[in-house]
Amino acid sequence: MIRFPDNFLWGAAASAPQTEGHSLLNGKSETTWDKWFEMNPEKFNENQGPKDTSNTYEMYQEDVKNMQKIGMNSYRTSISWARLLPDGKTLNPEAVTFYRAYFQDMLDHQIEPIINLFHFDMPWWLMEKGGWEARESVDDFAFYAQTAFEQFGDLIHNWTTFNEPMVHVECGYLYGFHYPAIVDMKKAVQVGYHTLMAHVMAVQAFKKSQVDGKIGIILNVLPAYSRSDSPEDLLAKKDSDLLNTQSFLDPAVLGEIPVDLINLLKQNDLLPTVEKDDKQLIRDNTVDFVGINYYQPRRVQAPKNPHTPAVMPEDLYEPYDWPDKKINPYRGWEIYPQALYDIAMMMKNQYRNIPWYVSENGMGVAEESRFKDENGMIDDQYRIDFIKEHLEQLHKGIEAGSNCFGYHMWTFIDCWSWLNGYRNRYGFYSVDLDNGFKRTVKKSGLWFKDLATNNGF
Ligand code: BGP
Repeated sequence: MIRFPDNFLWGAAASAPQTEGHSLLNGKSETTWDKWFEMNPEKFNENQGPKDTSNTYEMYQEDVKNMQKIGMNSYRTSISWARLLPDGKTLNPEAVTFYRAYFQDMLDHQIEPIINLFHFDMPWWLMEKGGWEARESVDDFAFYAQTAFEQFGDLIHNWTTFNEPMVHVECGYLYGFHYPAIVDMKKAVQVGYHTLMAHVMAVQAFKKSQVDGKIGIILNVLPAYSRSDSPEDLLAKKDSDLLNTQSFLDPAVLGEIPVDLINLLKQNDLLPTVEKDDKQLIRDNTVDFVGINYYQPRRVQAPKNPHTPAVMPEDLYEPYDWPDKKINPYRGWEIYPQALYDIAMMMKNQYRNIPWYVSENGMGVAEESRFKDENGMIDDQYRIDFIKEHLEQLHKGIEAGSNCFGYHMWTFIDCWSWLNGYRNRYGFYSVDLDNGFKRTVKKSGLWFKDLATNNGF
């Protein structure tokens, strides 16, 4: 039997835009997702837009009960910026009432909420000013963060600023999966930098707020593994880790942007515009904990015909197709649990063994209803196996001294996923879109209850 440390967090993660629904109701203003769907619905799987996502706005009480039923002791979701402050300045009282009731309900059911401030949902009023490209986004975000701490700081003791900031950078400014879907690496770096400063200013606002609690950031880590040990392949690995992982992890935890990253950006004419106090602000506002979303590794090799200076990340590292890989065919992502041990060791050895937790891990599967058993329950044994394999590696890392305090799955109930709509399902509970968003527990949910109750398996 594998046992985890006392008070280990067992739970799941989600986000406001993917679960709340009521996207254009109750005083919420539009985000880039609402607008993009209005402009280009054909981009979204089966024309499934952000408007009616899973309806937690109305069903949160049932959801919280369902969390408790499967043994969850914690849950991470986000606040919608465009709901709380529809024009960026004016507080929406309906949003305050909704979030306070939702958070209180979690507390009443012994579910510790971890509340995140930004999960890819840029308010449209800010996008019209340039979104994260504009420096004023930093102050706008700090004001939003301060407002959230004031309104909910008595209920919420664990806060995070951003979910996967690298994703809105690369999906919005390099690969076309998020609005504004442009390809411009220089802008991508500037957007990343302003996001970092927005994070830093939110941490500062938290420290000034005297909320009794802790603040962190949630980062997606795809540890890079190089095709070979040749100097060229190793350089590709190094550049990938600098750009994708250390760009946020180093300043957030160690208070410094790595010198090698600054040099890499300089060599490629990609340095962002900065302000003179930024360096000190970064140094003074490090986090208390880190959440790491882990789904897949990144296999890299030296690029064959790189453009110099780099105009795309692929000019610095190219994907390498590892012949021995195991793939989740629905999402196309490699399954490599060993990386979780490597991440645990990286946190211990390179990041001052800061408290951290697995804030997302999961397996999206299409058309899951074909796995229904005779009682109508989805028999997702593949997901249970996936969790076990990952937990074994995580446990090994904890035994080796890594300071990991929890494991959250993506996700609690099947939810809407950006351009992919409801194609791939991840939940412990299925959601029936044709039947009033009815929730039904899957086999993995029942298994998770045993896991959480026994604090191991
Ligand atoms: C993470 C995001 C989530 C979620 C998840 C699953 O990167 O934080 O919002 O969507 O990935 O990925 P997807 O929904 O793209 O299959």
